[in-house]
Amino acid sequence: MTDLAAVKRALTAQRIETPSWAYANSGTRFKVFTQPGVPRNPEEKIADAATVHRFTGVAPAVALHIPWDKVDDYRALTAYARDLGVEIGAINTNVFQDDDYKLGSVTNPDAGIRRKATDHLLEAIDIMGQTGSRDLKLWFSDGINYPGQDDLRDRQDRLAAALREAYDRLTGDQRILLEYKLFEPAFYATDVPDWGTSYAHCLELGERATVCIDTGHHAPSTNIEFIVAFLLRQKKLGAFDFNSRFYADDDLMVGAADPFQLFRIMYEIVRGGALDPAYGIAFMLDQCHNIERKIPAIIRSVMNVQEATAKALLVDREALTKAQQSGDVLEANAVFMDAYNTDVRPLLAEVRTDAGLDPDPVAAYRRSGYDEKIIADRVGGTQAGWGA
Ligand code: LRH
Ligand code: MN
Ligand code: MN
Repeated sequence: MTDLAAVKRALTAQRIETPSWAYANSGTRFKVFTQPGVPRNPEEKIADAATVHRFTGVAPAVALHIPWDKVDDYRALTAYARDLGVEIGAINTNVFQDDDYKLGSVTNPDAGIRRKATDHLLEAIDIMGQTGSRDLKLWFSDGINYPGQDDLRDRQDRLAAALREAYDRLTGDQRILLEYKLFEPAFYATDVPDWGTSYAHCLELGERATVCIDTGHHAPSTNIEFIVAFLLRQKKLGAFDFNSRFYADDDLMVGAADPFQLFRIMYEIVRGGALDPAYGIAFMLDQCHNIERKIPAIIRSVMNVQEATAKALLVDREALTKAQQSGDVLEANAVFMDAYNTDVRPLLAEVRTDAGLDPDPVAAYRRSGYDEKIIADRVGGTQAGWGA
């Protein structure tokens, strides 16, 4: 039997971090469709993130991407965010948008370019000191397009050296989240292509380094929940970049393409006792809203994570264990599917009402007038993020 009060408490305590870049204009490599009312600077992205938090109640942190969110005074930006009711979350590094990085950043054969990339990582750690951020999120676009282009092993050595330098700079509760991605922009070999590579580097670095799983960064049919279970068992899972994919790194709304996969992932989180923010996993979104309005899409995404979590919490663990241990394949599967097939929307509406929120955050946002206001106020908005 499931303890409904405990389920509600867990849902109330859940935290989801939103990405500053999802509020900005974005697109594909073919076209960026600009939208009216998009933020013109980091402050306006933070204001949009605070709006998402106002309507959902579970998104109190916003991740920054440097230099997309570069400002002169990060302490002032942090104070501005706090005034709006949100915190600065993970600091994301960007060593993928400079001409110098054509052949790689921290794995580049040129020592001068490696120095420049590593210095950027150190700069991001300095920024974390000013924003009070715990997490440094590293993703390297590094890789090669052609067999023989560079030495695969040397590139691993260069990567390890840069990671070590950054790791040794961490203080207090700061930590490194190392993200992996199978391909793109490199097509033949990526330097951190999978969770195993990330895990091995994190293990070598020490306990402040953990793996970030971006749900869009795998080969089709990869069993992501297995990766979650494995890394939790090793205490090496640090974060998620949630999004959905149909084909490649699509960055669509999480839970849109495959809500069942999201449920299976969240079940492993619940099973591993890792949902509570005190456990230390950062549940982040990493999405781009190219053709839809951004703020309601992010609210929808937060709700999709909540729905998958609620279903995961509703799995009758006792009945499941009993069926598993007696080898009752069909009953075990039925218990699992019963939870997935539960309509949890009324439960989540209740959780929101209990928290003093509107039970329907998207409708409440639409009624609020915020969308009309940003469209009127933010005239002449420039693009932030991709193709800026
Ligand atoms: C790479 C990635 C990584 C970047 C973000 C913008 O595909 O997922 O997390 O920082 O996109
Ligand atoms: Mn990502
Ligand atoms: Mn990605």
